Amino acid sequence: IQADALEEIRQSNDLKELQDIKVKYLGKKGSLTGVLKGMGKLSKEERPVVGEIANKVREAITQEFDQKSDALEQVALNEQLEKEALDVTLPGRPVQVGGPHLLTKIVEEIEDLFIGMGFEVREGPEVETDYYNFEALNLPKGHPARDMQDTFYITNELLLRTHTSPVQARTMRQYDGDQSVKMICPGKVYRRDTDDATHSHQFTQIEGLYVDKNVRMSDLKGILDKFAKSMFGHDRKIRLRPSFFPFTEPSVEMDISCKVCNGEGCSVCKKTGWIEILGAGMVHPRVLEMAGYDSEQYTGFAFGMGPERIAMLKYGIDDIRNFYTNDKRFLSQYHHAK
Ligand code: FA5
Repeated sequence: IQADALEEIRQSNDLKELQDIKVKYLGKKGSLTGVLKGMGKLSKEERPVVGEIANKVREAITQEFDQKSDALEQVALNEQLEKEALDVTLPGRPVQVGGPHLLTKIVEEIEDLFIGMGFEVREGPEVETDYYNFEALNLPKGHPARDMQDTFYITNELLLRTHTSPVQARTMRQYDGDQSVKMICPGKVYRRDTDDATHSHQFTQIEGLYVDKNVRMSDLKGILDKFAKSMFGHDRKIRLRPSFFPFTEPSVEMDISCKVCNGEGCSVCKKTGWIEILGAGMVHPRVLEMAGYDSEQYTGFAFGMGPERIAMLKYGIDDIRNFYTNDKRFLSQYHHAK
């Protein structure tokens, strides 16, 4: 029995099988137990002899079993440790951190600049009435200049604002015609423009309005010059070109000189070396009157700029659609931009 049992234990490679072997020899119905049970039939003299042998056999089997069992457990443990091994020296995976959108940053930068010059920041609705978007800005129904801003209408009277200029009229209205106004208003605007590298059907504008006694065109020019130099650096020039808006008189458009030009042109600036970034002018007397201001006493200037174009110019971005397609490869380049 002992020889068989030890041999089987040695051969065994599995804890469960080993347990079965133990039961086979030492269990209730095991072969060694059978020997012990049969001792009653032996003579007085034989019993101690057989008993001693049986005990030795049991000890030998138990010892072999314990040893083998420890060895198998160790093997199993090693296997498990190897499987679950953790290499703490491996470099970690970098955590992807988001950041504000470049457009958000540009708008905030422009806001800060104008706040520094005494302007307050206002907001207005994106779903606007025909009255504020057009009529209060001296664009009565049927006026040909309405075509300059192809409009998304919701109903006859409601539309998606085509510019931030309605906020001029809304803000002046709040002041009963006897207070100066100095505000900027950033926000989204919508036009039925065909999308291309420099046009989008939805884009951002920042409106500016300064109404007071004795505001002059030279004030407008001074503020815009300061804005352009702070935004783009002192080596940039501004150019005001005569233009037309029904809500300003006289009206201008402002161009910024491009930095890097070669024989083939100036990237976003094309061949001219200049790019238009805003429209502006002296608030039309009729707009002041409609908002309740006495145009004999009060004058003002207003401007409306496109932050996308400004960001394109500042960072050399050649397609406006990059701002809206949410390509992380594009956006993440500007997480650390000032
Ligand atoms: C206006 O919208 C006037 N409300 C601006 C204004 C305000 C003039 C106050 C006078 C007084 P304009 O349509 O030119 O003007 O647009 C102003 C700026 O918005 C442009 O200079 C340009 O920077 C930007 N812009 C216009 N259309 C688009 C477009 N489709 N996509 C991206 N930017 C645009």
